[in-house]
Amino acid sequence: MDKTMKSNRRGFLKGGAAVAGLAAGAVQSAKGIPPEAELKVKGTTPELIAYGERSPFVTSVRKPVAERDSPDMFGLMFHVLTPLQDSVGSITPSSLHYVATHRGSFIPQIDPKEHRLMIHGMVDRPLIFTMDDLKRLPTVTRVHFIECIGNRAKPSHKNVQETHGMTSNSEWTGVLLSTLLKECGVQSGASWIVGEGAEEIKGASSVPLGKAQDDCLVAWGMNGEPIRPQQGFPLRLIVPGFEGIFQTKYVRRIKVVDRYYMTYNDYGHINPDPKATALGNQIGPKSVITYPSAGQQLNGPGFYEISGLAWSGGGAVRTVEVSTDKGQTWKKADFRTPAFKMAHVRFGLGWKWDGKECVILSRCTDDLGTVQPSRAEAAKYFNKPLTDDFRVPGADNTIQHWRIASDGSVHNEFV
Ligand SMILES: Nc1nc2c(c(=O)[nH]1)N[C@H]1C(S)=C(S)[C@@H](COP(=O)(O)O)O[C@H]1N2
Ligand SMILES: [Mo]
Repeated sequence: MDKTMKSNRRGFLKGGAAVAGLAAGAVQSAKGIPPEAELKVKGTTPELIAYGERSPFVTSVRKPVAERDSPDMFGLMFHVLTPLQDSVGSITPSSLHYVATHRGSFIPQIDPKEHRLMIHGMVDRPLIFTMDDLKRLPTVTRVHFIECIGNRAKPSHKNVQETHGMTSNSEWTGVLLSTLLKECGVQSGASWIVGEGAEEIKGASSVPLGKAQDDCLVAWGMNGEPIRPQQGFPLRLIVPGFEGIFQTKYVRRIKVVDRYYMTYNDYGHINPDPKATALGNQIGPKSVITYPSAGQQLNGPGFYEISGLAWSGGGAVRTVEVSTDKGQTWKKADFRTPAFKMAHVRFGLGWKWDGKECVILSRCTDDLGTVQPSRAEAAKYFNKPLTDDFRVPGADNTIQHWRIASDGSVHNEFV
């Protein structure tokens, strides 16, 4: 913002009492609008008529996890993070959805006409569905998040993309897995299903039959279009609220079985530790402030809306609270989007920053009444000392702190 604009306070927001403090130099006056001649729009080409693109001024991009190159030197691991710091609303644009592809050197290119889904094992009628067969069945459309177990903040992380970018939220369209299982007739004694992907590492995972018959989707649609190749085109499993690895992409086979199958993709979901629920399947209530967040900059004291995302594998998010004093006091935030089950919800809280250093954080409570824990609470639960090295076993849903320095810069405050 240039200085002349800053000193001119006769903007359209003058006297905007609803956001007291906003007019106090924080917002550029209407004089800042460039003359029409400068508003040149890129020519409308046949390509842009056929398929749109975002403004060249919008540059938000995904990036690989900070700790390693992605894909790695063997072309095997592929972990790419969503730029949550730029997110608005609750839906992640498909082109910015995080990507986690395990031990697979490429994204399979699958011709949907050739693709088949086989359901077999402990069923009365093993069936093979084409994409057309699936699309003739009753469909459902639901908003759900996906989160990778690797989504955990570290002291070295510089922004919310690095601390939390391995979760994204989309509108998924498909058929309920329960519908398909009814077609096949599940036999008594069955207790698990194993979903298998079409690429060479298969991305197989075991899911409890109860979950499979509840709210799982076999999805082909994502945010109003076919699922993108990086997300599993043409077909993937959505296992709402479960850890990312269960959401088998390129799904081509579902076997109904009577035990947990150890698969190549598995890394210890069965655990003798009695506290193993924390290692397993369902993501706990989690939230993070995306604005202001580390790497961003506040332009002086005054009004801001603290904004962020909250989600839980245990149902819908019931409440989000925000603290601007390092957790001493909390205020209830408002929801800016509908709070669907196992979906990101956008929260917001109006706040007047006094220009002093402070630490802001959020915590949420889900439908089950479970409250997002601090790292200290998690360490106590697992009987471990709270050091920077303390790693929450399983999914890490602990509270994230951001420190705002008096110069308005925002930092990762690892507590
Ligand atoms: N077929 C297949 N499915 C897969 C994987 C994979 O490598 N292959 N990765 C899993 C992991 S670890 C995660 S976190 C999610 C990521 O989904 P996304 O890439 O659409 O974000 O997909 C899961 N499903
Ligand atoms: Mo993952």
